[in-house]
Amino acid sequence: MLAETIIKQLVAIVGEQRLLLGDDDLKRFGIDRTTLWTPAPSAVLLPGSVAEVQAIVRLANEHNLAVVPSGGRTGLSGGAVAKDGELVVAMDRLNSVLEFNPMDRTVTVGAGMITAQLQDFAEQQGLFYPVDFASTGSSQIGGNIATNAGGIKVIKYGMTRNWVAGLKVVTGNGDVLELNKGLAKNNTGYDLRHLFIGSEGTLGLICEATIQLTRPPLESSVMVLGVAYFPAIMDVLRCFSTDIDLSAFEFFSQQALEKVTAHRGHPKPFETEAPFYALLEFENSSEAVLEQAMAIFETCVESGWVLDGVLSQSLSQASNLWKLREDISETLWHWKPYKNDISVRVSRMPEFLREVDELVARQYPDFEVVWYGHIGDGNLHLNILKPETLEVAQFHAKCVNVSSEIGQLLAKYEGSVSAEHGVGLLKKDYLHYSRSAEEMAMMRSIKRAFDANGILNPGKVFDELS
Ligand code: 2HG
Ligand code: ZN
Repeated sequence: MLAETIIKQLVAIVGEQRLLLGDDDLKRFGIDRTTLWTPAPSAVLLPGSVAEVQAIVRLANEHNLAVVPSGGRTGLSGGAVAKDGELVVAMDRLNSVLEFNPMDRTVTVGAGMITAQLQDFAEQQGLFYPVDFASTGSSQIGGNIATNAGGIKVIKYGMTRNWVAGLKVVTGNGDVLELNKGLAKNNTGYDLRHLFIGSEGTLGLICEATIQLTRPPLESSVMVLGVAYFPAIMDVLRCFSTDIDLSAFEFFSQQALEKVTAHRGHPKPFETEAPFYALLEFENSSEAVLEQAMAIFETCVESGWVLDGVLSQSLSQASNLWKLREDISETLWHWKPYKNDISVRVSRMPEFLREVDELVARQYPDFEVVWYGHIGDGNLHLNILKPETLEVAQFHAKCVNVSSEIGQLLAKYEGSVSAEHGVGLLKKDYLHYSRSAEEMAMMRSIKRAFDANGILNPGKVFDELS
């Protein structure tokens, strides 16, 4: 419960309509896509300017109030969860285009702009914003930056980080910083912009971003291939990526396909059943590219890696094939899955796949395990489905044990315990498998420099300022 005097001061900053205290609002704004925590913020604030954000942070410092920055809350690691009476500062109103520069091909937007709106804006200008994933309809650009969102085109375009040319942030100390100012070249010491990208709201609140846009791709073709056995996916990737500039290389298991077709009513790509499927996308720049893709497909069949396949013949067929992959995550919510989002270098994937597959089969003999992900980036989403008969807490306890084993395996392969979803609350106990004690100490020092009182998103990524 917030003291009356504090409520009055917050109202003086944002106005009465922009301070939400009702139960429904607290529940809605206090949680992301995770289901393990109960939202319990003390208030939700909807600032309308950078100055208002700054005033909130200064007040929070004065009264030692914790602040949780909030975007579209589509995160999967609890980074936007407010469960301990925090102030949620939601960026929804900072959502406009502030400046478009056609010469630089950059656009400066408020952090609350929805990702799909940014993609649409780019398209209207004859340009392209290439970071893409299933939740673009509700995720916000500020949240994408705070979590360095990845998605389905990373193999060609990289993560969100690659597209941030400038940031305006309010640090935890209440200072406004303008970082990099849209420059393509700027070697003037530490690039603080990159510290904020992926910092999950622990260093500052991202208020505005200057985003680099690019030329739109040519029309693309999509192939879905039925793969005969798990490691063969990597052979297929090697063959295609040697000769073709892929814009996506995704995979999913037969279980994932079964669930997504049954629950969404999507047709299967072909009759032949395969244990795994690969989805490839490439620009359809000439007849020669298509012929080459078909020739590689034949080679993959002859080598026994691929059982069947389909190549899209129209844009609508391509988009239907994409749905088989993109709708998996949403479909699986039905089973309250425990999510792993892990990565290793692509070159180590064949070896790693064998070991992780063996570990999962040994540790989860009674659980349904659904494999999918951005395997072309070395990134697996391993979803363990909760058996109906098991309580959430018991299920989670079992998964936590296995995650430690997966963490050890990742440490052996020098991989990551969170490839693209961030650490938040869900992965912080596993961070040490990917980051050394020295790195963790440096991260704490950096946190202290930007947020001396530790008011910003406390308990996310790592615990306490020791
Ligand atoms: C995806 O690739 C998303 O579909 C979600 O990153 C993954 O829900 C998941 O585990
Ligand atoms: Zn993903």
